[in-house]
Amino acid sequence: MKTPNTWCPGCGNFSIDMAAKNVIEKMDKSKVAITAGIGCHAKIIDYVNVNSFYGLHGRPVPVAVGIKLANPELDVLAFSGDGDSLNEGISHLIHAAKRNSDITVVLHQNRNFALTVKQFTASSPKGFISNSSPDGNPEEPLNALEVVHAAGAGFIARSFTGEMKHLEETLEEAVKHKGFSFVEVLQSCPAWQGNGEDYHEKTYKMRKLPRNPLKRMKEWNYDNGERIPLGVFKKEEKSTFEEEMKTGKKKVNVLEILNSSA
Ligand SMILES: Cc1ncc(C[n+]2csc(CCOP(=O)(O)OP(=O)(O)O)c2C)c(N)n1
Repeated sequence: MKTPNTWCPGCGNFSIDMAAKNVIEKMDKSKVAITAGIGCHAKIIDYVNVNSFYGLHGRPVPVAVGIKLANPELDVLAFSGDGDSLNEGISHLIHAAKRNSDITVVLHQNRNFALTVKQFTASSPKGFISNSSPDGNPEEPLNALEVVHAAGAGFIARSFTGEMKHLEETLEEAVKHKGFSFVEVLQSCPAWQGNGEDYHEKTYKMRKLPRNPLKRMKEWNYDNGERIPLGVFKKEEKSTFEEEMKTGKKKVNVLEILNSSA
């Protein structure tokens, strides 16, 4: 069935949709599964023709973890809003990174709860005027990369919807990475933030893996800083959750676990 696209003109989600489709096109589609939370970003489920699962708001990641655990043959991508995985479902993000589930999380970083018409999220700038902060966001923004780094994520990258080639290449590298991979995608929200972001001017591409990833992650602290690094900050392989769960004689039967806890 063809679903009409309801994203606003100029929304960065179009770029993420296109980049994801281009990457998935090169894969065995029968072995790809995608999940999403609830939000503008989540409509990607309606537009990409592969196995998919709409989670609840804040839960694209645990659904992806479950799918991968049940069928490790699948390549699983979780599309998430910043409200989804930095507010409502941040614990899921942290634990998926910690257990090194072999999934790819794509964070649509528009720095507000967009679908519910503009409330501030954990990554909104301080002072951001929104429907839940009419006098300005009183909180400091959370650095998403630092969060997943602290949780032990093996692959951490950032791209931007205004850099299609970079976005596609970064997504592809993330999907190919064995273990948990996290790609933050900076996107403007034309409805609620205007076209105010100057990502075109401020972003620059790192030429190689930084020697001190954490320092580079902090180069831009989601404030008014002048330079925003794009690219891969960290790439480190280690055994995955799915591999660990299958070690020894015991092979996990997910249905058995679900039935016994029902
Ligand atoms: C459990 C739950 N909490 C809250 C909501 C309301 N809700 C639906 S979409 C949304 C905003 C989503 O924001 P984000 O995850 O940043 O995605 P965006 O719309 O910006 O792409 C909220 C708060 C919900 N549907 N379910």
